[in-house]
Amino acid sequence: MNITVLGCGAIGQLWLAGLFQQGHTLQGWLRVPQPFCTVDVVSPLGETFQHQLPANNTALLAESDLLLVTLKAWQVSDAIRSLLPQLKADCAILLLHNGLGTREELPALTQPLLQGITTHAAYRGGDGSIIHVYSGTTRIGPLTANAQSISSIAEVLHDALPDVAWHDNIAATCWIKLASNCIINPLTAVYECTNGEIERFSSEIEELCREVAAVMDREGFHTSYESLLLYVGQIIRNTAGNTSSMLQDIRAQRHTEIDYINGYLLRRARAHGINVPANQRLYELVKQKENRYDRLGT
Ligand code: KPL
Repeated sequence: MNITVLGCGAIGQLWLAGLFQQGHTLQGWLRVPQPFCTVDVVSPLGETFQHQLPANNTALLAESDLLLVTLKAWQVSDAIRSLLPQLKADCAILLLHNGLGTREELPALTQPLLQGITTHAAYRGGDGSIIHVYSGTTRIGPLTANAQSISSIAEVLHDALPDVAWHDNIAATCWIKLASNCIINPLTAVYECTNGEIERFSSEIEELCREVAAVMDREGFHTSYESLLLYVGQIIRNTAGNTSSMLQDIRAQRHTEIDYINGYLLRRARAHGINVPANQRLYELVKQKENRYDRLGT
């Protein structure tokens, strides 16, 4: 397949390495155009993949069958808008980011649109290489009707970076992941701790779960407070030693994905007339942290 990976950060490089090893015609796409992107990944077993791959080649972009978008949620819509005029009408676009709300920001597309969520974990080491610490699962599914027939793409992706599973109802899967992100990400960012250390804020976690369950129910995704609480508790324990992506962003003084995580939940709660004070409080605390370094101009 001809594939362009938009965003060459940690998750983007995992895909570039895996897809290259499957023999796909591949390039990276960087915000600041470069002729090549360096892919330098250390697998969970300690194996190294180092390669220079083509980047920002407009001819390769125009031939792409798949645009794999691994940017942060807040970067997605502007980046896709700028590339749309150059894409084939049937180039599948797969969004892989935390949170929800990017679809609403995109114009009407002729291209099949897919969404995915992943539990792979990777970070940039001190020497710049990408350390793939946890080999997880990527769930993908259709956001538009014309993407329903391309489920075979899951097999192509599975061969490159297992496990990949196709979900017809990806929206429900994304909402469940959103629930864990609404709780783990802002709590770890506000209290500056690992995922496991938030277990001591159990009453706050319970309150957040109740609010998320109420909004999910009104959105038509049937779940219960008890099952969300169990699910979130499991993720907290499975990723106990991890630094959440939001805390990594705060520490590096980067823009966080809060507007697409608790911010998205607040927008949907408002639309249904539901009060979500615990989510509102965490949203504001993370915004305050972001504003502090934005004001300093960093
Ligand atoms: O997805 C995550 C993130 O860090 O963004 C969680 C689930 C919190 C795992 O670290």
